[in-house]
Amino acid sequence: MKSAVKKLFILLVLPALIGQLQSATNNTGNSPAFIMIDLCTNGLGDSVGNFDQPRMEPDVFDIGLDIDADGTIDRWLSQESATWFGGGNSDAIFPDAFRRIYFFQLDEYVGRQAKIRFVDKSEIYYMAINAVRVCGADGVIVGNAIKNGFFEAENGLDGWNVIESSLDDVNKLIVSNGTPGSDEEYVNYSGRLLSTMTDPLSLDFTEQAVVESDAFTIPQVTSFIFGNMSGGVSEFVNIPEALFSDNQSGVYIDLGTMDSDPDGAFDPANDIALRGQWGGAPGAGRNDFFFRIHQYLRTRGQTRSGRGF
Ligand SMILES: [Ca+2]
Ligand SMILES: [Ca+2]
Ligand SMILES: [Ca+2]
Ligand SMILES: [Ca+2]
Repeated sequence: MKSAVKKLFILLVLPALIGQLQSATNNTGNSPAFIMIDLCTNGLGDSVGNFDQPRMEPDVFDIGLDIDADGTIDRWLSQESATWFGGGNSDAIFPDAFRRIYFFQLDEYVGRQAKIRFVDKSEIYYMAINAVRVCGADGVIVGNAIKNGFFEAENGLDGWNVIESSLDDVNKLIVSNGTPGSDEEYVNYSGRLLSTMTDPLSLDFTEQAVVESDAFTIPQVTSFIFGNMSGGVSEFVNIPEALFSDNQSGVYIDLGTMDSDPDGAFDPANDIALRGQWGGAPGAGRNDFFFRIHQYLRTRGQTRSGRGF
């Protein structure tokens, strides 16, 4: 076994074994749990390095987590101490402007019900969300606990409830992606997003909406892989040519089965791909170490061999 393969074998298999033993990994005794949000907004925070003037504000312009789904928000994204709000604003929605934002450290709520709430009561900010991934689920190998958490459902707001809104038609909140290379190219790996700027080319930030998910149960993580990456790390699962991608490179975990080794080829039904992130230009990686390049690959927690590319 080559050392690199052995290393990944350990990464994949050892956490799986630990998971099966239900070993305590946090002070709470629960396994880790977290939520990843792919967000594009002009209300994240002030310029790079400025920590003093966060633009997000609870119940005005923010993202909330209602533990126990009882109507009371228990965690606001703007108050998450482990997430940096010092930069990443964009007035325009385009693939490279998305940032991956986290609710970390939700282990104390594992097994409890929750709802996630997007609040835009602002006339000067908008937010566009391409995906909400509970525990980093890819929705293919590992199911997402939030119904329609990627906003890709045919029937638009399925799984989401508009609590209040300034819009005449709340269905406008779901925006379809356009042709790669055009002004309507908003995301690089999916077809739809939720946006409180319902015409993304308008630069009209006055629209307002409060949107909440159906209740879901916060699952425990049985295993995951964490890494820092740069470059076009998601290209082969991008929409063809999205973000100038040649679709020729990517990162995935090549999983074996219980009775066969990894086969050296990407199989969308069996292997785990890194989705949804453009890591930035390779040369910029060291100077660009913020939202975009730390990644979770959620694995199934089963005892299998694996290798990565
Ligand atoms: Ca609550
Ligand atoms: Ca707004
Ligand atoms: Ca989406
Ligand atoms: Ca494979």
